[in-house]
Amino acid sequence: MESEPISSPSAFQHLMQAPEDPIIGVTTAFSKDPSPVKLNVGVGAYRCEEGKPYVPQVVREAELRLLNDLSRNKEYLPITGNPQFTGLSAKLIFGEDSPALNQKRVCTVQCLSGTGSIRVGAEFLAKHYAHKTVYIPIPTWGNHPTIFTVAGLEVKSYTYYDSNTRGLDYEGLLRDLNAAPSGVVVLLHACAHNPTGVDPTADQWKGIQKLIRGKNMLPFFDCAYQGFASGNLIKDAFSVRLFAGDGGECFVAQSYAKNMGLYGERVGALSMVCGSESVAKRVESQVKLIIRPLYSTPPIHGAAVAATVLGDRELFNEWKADLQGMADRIIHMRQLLHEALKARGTPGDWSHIIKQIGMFSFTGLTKEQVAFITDKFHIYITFDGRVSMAGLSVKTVPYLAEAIHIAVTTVLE
Ligand code: PGU
Repeated sequence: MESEPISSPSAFQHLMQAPEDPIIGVTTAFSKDPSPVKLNVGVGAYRCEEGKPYVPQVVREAELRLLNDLSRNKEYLPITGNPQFTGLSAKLIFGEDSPALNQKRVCTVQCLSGTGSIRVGAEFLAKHYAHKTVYIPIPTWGNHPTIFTVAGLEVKSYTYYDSNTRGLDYEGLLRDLNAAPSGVVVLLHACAHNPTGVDPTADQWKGIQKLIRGKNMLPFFDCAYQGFASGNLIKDAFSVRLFAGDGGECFVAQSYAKNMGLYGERVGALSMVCGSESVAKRVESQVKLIIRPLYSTPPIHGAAVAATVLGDRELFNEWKADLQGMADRIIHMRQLLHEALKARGTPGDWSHIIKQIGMFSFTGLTKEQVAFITDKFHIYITFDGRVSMAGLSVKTVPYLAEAIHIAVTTVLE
């Protein structure tokens, strides 16, 4: 006979049901939808033309090499991670001939993808930096304010996007950062700004650099899309190299989730460009004290894969070609969606879809229109109207265009 479960009072009775994450929750809802026509363009994850998750061939090759190398073991990595991986990551973002690297002013540590790298950097700043405020762009990736807040920094914002022009509000950005106190931390998206797909031009970056350096602020770059914006790793590192090359200090969080397709492997790096070699050494000793009680040491596998690709000329070249292919496919999807909306005569100017850069299109759809599209068409989009162009294919573009057309023509803004 089965015994009745005993219901005892819980110490957690007072807990409220927490809301789903606005991005990850979209994938959860998508997974539960039984519709055969469902489409997930919520999360920023690259899909191949067949709409399937994509593992680059170089990653498979690197994994085979690692598997066949019987000299490898499963011992703990150092607290700062795989030294081959951190060295190669620093070169990838700062460049082979980077003065900061040559002067040994950079401390790079392996962290848990982009999120973990930003978090470790934020914890470090909350503990050791004189200013406890970070300025983030409006809008920005939804996790940014939370990461900095839980690390103990005060989060303030600066103007970034102009919803009328669907471009950069450069004047607003300069105005807000000018009005901010000297010395504060400023979060910048290195390239392919999420969610807007709007990046400053080279000249605008120089203007931002002048302002930030003039006010002795600390730039903190989030680089989650190197190679995804233009298809070219060097071009996409322009902003970071500009700041790292001027002699000043900056932080850079790198993620290999998108550009190497290593999402769930959690591969990333935090680089702290310091004023001198001796400061960089002390910074490294202190960042170890942050990491050790958080997760002790980082995982082995993903970083070994990335290091294998970055450290082998043949694999590296294959990866570059692959990146160009992914970026080109996204650009093609932009063109197709734009053409499909124009062909339907969908009201509004949709040229921003082809002008925006990177993985996302910030469509301008309202949250009511998004809810309508999800409800009627089973197409999953984040509520801010951001569409992951990397989730589309030649086959699915017309379906999305149709859904947008009907939403825009029938749902009031
Ligand atoms: N920074 C930016 C600007 C991002 O867009 C993302 C991922 C990250 C950092 C963190 O990525 P890691 O996986 O930790 O390296 N944003 C995606 C993925 C889903 C999510 O929100 O984590 C997105 O869809 O916005």
